[in-house]
Amino acid sequence: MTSKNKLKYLFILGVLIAAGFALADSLGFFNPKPYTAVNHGSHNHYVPENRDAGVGINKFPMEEPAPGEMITPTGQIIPKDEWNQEQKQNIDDNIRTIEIIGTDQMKFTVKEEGERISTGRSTEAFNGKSYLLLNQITAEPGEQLRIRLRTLSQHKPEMMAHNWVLLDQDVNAQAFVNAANRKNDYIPPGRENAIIANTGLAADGKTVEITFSVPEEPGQYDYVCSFMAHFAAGMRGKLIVQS
Ligand SMILES: [Cu+2]
Repeated sequence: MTSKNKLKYLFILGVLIAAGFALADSLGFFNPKPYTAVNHGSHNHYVPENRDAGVGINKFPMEEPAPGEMITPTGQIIPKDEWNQEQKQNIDDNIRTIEIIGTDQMKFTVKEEGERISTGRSTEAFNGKSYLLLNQITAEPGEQLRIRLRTLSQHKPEMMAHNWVLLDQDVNAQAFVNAANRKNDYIPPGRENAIIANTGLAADGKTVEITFSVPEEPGQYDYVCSFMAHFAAGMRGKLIVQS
């Protein structure tokens, strides 16, 4: 073999090695996973790099997320798309936003405990995930507040949809929901004065939101879902206005 040929083969070898590295890199070979397995007796918990330090290790999943999924700082496995969407929404402005999930059990729920909200027992949605009942929201007079309501359901929109309606202090919530029906989209006409703020209806997979100013008058305000029979089933809570 001439030295010229040797050089040629070396060159080709070099190119092949470089191509191999590029391929491995594109397949994620060199990307460390954004979470680590933490051994916990007989099993592992998968903990993300950006773990919320206030969340205990046993809150983190014992299985790895599937492709396209990720582990949140508080230990939930969710689709990456959903997380990116939330991050985008959260940096839009500084308005306090309460993310509510409406379930087929006809309850307002939240993913986790939070500041100035009161949560109750855990309830399982049809997707097998657990959420906490949202019983109460506390806010300051005049505070800007955003309610973002997402429905998780296995039923048709006609059978299962939710809204979030905040009523004025002296409104009879039962009478209000009695007047709400499919024909008026569950917002009874002629009662505009009874409503402080409301979202539209959201069926499965849909999200609706409303941003409003909390009333200046301290006290307790009812919020309800006015969809058929949901108030009676317990889809309600209180906004406590106090400074
Ligand atoms: Cu509802």
